[in-house]
Amino acid sequence: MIKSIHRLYVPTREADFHALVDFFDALGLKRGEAWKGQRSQGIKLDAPEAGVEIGLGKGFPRADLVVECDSADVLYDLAKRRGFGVAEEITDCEWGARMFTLELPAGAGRLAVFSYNKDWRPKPQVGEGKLDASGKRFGIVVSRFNAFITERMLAGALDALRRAGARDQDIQIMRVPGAFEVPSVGRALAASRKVDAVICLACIIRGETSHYEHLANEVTRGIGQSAQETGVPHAYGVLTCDSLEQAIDRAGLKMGNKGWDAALSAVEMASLKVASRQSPVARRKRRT
Ligand code: INI
Repeated sequence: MIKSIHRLYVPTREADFHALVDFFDALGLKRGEAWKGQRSQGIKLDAPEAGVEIGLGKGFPRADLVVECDSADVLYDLAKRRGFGVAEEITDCEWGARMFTLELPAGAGRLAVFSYNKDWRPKPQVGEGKLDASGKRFGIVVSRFNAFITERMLAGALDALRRAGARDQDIQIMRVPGAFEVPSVGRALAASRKVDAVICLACIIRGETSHYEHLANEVTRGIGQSAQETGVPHAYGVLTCDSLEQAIDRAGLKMGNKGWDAALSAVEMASLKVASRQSPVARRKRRT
């Protein structure tokens, strides 16, 4: 397997060696492996991509080496400032690029430098939700256990939803006895298709037994499973704390309000769902 391709220059004079290194260094090639022995010295100057191009027809640069860069105009200015020999002035090419040609030092030939006017490479498609809750419906499931904490989280969640543009008549609040009941009621809300996202709020505080672990695991699993199986986003606003103090800090004091955070995640996920439904990829899939 071929690992790389390098254009080799071996000038006879040391001054030309340094002139060539300086030239490619100035153009922005990355200094790589370098060595100095008794018989020879050398340095590699690397570009992110290298290869051989074989062309047929017209419009190709007359050069021994071709460099593609982000902006030919920027490199052209640099070449002028550095006093490099310009063989061909910078021009627009009919193939949608800007290009100029330089004389390499030490009579090593010519270098063409170009940049495309538009990047033609395929770009990744990015799907992202918006923090806009207008027109969206939300279900909030809140546990009464540790109500001192969960009511503060509920207030934070409502504040976040309203600020993001949700209307009160589009918010359905369901109170349940404890964290254990949150996933099943969240699932019922999601299955009703009357909400675009579900916000799950509860607070589990560690006690003396392993009860805490069992409860926290089951609630987390249940919420995740409901989200995956119904396809309706569920925001996880469940505090799992070692002490009441930790919980208070996360319900409006030092560590913010996890009810607020969960509500904003729900808003984002509710609109992400819509965005993905309308994405070109989704449209193409539906047609086939
Ligand atoms: N429910 C909570 O929401 N948080 C807790 O910390 C908690 N503890 O520690 O017991 C708790 N228990 C109640 C549980 O969620 C159920 O409501 C109950 O077991 C009835 O099903």
